[in-house]
Amino acid sequence: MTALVIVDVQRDFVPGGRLPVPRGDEIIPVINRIQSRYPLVVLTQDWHPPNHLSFASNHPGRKPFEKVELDGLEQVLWPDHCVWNSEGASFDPRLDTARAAAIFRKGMDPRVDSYSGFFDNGRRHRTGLAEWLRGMGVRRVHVVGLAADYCVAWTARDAAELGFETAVLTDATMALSASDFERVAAGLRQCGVVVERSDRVGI
Ligand code: VGL
Ligand code: ZN
Repeated sequence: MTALVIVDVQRDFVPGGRLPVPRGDEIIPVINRIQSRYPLVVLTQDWHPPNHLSFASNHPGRKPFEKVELDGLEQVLWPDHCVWNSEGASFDPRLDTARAAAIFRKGMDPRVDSYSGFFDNGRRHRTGLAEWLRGMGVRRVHVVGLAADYCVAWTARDAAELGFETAVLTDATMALSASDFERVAAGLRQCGVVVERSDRVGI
């Protein structure tokens, strides 16, 4: 069985939000249209406490998009975004969430970021998504959502490493940086991830 994993389609990641992906809203109708092909749909939700150390605002003297080291890991500092229970953390109202069987939240530990829907960036803690998918009989995952060069890519790479047959659907994801995504996509393909338009990938 194939699951559609919809990553972080939240108000803060679309134009008008606090960490907007350029044209990020354009993928929403595509995601809504393809959902019905999948027997299982699951959502991830970026969900940070206000004191999260991925926020530049929690590093005096630092600005968004600078890089720092956090607990031995390289960390991009972001504008405050997806603060838990805030409006910006909610799913974009244009996303059809009625078919979602589960929501996996990530990024709650203030000390470590969590791009992937499976693990935190230090790979110390699991979200439970892998075990849940396996329990549902899933062997293949198709990953869509925001942002292609961060949470979508990290989720897809982990899915492949965890043994799922994995594809990223390029017409249903959008990158913070389109040029970075070219490089990221090459890395994903090396991990065995199919990176293709949704009409070229069977479910
Ligand atoms: C994301 C940066 C910080 C994402 C989440 O969903 O791609 N990017 N937090
Ligand atoms: Zn985040």
